[in-house]
Amino acid sequence: MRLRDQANEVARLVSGLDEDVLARRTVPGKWSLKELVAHLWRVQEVFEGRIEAMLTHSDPPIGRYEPDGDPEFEEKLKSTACELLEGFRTEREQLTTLLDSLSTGDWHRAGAHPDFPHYDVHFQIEYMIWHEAHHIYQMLQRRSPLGKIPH
Ligand code: NI
Repeated sequence: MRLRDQANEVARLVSGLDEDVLARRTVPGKWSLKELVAHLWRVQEVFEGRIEAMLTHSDPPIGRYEPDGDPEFEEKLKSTACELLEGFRTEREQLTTLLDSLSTGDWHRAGAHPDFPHYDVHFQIEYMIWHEAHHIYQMLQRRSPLGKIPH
């Protein structure tokens, strides 16, 4: 499944680097590799919460996620990059296990999102995949000055 593959890519792109290097901003004013992992984990939590809401309620209201000034994101940055990756991967496994168990009807359970009129579990997961792919591309770019990327 793509979400499992992408988590492996995130792990590959941070592997072999020390904490101080992972926390370094290789592009001034842009997130470091560590901050990108923290963002992906935080977004995964938010999206997972929405999926839980849609699976357990009928058409629940879904709030927008605003990363700027999110205190939960700031809290995550107190952990090491290694701990962030570990937490991200553990919860990714829980999420993909949940997704493997869903019925066709579950995938089409809806939520009321202010920006997306046809919002359901399927849409949320597809959105998550492409949002994450965008940040993995940023990780590749920001990893490139730090040395050869492991296979
Ligand atoms: Ni983002």
